[in-house]
Amino acid sequence: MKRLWVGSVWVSFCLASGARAEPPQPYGPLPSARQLRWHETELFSLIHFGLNTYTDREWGYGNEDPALFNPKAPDANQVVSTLKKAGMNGVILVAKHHDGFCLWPTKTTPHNITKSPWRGGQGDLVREYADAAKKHGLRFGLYCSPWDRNSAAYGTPDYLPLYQAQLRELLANYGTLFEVWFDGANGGDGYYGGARERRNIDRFTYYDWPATWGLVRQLQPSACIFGDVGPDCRWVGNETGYAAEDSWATFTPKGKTDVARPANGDSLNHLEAQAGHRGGAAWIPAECDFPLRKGWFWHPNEDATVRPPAKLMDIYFNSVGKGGCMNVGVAPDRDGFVCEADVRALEAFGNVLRTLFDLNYAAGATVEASQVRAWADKPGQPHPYAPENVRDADRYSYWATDDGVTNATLTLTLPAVAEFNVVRLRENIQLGHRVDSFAVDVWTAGDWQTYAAGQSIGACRLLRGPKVKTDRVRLRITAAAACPCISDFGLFATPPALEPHP
Ligand code: FUL
Repeated sequence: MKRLWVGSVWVSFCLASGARAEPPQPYGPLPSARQLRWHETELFSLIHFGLNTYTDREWGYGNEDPALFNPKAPDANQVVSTLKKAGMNGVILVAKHHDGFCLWPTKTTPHNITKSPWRGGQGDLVREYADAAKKHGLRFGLYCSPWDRNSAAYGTPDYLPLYQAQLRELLANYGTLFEVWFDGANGGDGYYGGARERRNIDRFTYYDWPATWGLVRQLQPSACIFGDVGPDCRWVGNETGYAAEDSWATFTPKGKTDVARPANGDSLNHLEAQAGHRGGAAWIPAECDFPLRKGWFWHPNEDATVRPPAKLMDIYFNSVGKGGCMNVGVAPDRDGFVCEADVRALEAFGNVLRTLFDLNYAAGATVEASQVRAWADKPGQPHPYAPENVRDADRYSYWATDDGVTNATLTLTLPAVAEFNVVRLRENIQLGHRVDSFAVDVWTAGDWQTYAAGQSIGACRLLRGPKVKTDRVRLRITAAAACPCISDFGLFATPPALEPHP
């Protein structure tokens, strides 16, 4: 038996002298490097701005006149700097929506921005957003609708080469992308070069997804591909921004066709996407998208529908706080600006978010674990699995137990009594989803009381409850498929702006 001083506690372990225990083995499907970066991005925005902005529609038919697109002074910097103030780390621009109008000077179709009077036909809105994202330090992504209600070729074999050429232009010319969005809405009635008819496609085969996704892999290897079924991040299955109470990054997409990995738009089980699957076949975390207003595009009469900061926080707790990403749809108005009501809501949300996570009451705590993974190292070297690792901001430094120890506790003793109501937990997801259930207890009135409990942790689990005052908090891992590897145990208090008013 050896005893080791780990930060503020003594830990006992058995280890033959000179032996060195192995690091924990990863468990189950694991995130790729691009998915790890996506998880770290957490909060971003999807911008819808195009002909629909001027026609007051959500889905243009495809026959709209490009001359309608004539914003007085569109300012991508105003939009992107507003997003930054809202705490966002990325921005995805809809470069082409279902109406087929391309916001960049594409060679693939005349239905594009060069036919609009804006900037004398010399404009490139994709370039302006890419530059603004770079300037303000946000990651950049693009959405190019597979469905094209303008193209005469849509529905015939001639469309796919055209669509892939559009993707190639976008993937090759606008810098590094963090995400490429493939919308699941595909096929139906449209203008189609004047045919004005209904064109249905086989969603499984029509877009040759392996080849189309392959373009992204080839030209933007660090970009995550978003789609109903992934392959890198999945649609959460609703447009309200909510994942399930317990949401798993692991998921087994089920298609209408009997194939192991169905194609975009072919998912049968998008309702299951809210929770994912414990033990699912692949790491495909949930992206929780929703529009800030009623519609994805700006409409003159929807100012009153802007979601207030408290609602945005609620969505944050149910998206980022369930191990997914939050994607807020922002719609510039006819001048190309985020209008006043939206700016107010987004900035207030950003302020609340910053205030909330500014003070971590666990930062100065002593941390004691019921068990710490054995590690015989040279004196003076930090223990790689020390309980204290849960206090730092590093998502990948962690506390671990020995293999086979799947019930364990981690107790924080705070320097003073603190009042908080938000608990943040993270696993080191480089090693997979390991924990199956946990509880958080607070020491009150001379006893431990259960404050919150759940099953999934993953990249981030936020638990919000009533405000509680205590100087001792305990995490109990009650079941795990492999030894727990916990990277974060934080305590925070929501600012007064979020408290219910009498
Ligand atoms: C949906 C589209 O049909 C909407 O118009 C919007 O673009 C949204 C983000 O995705 O599937």
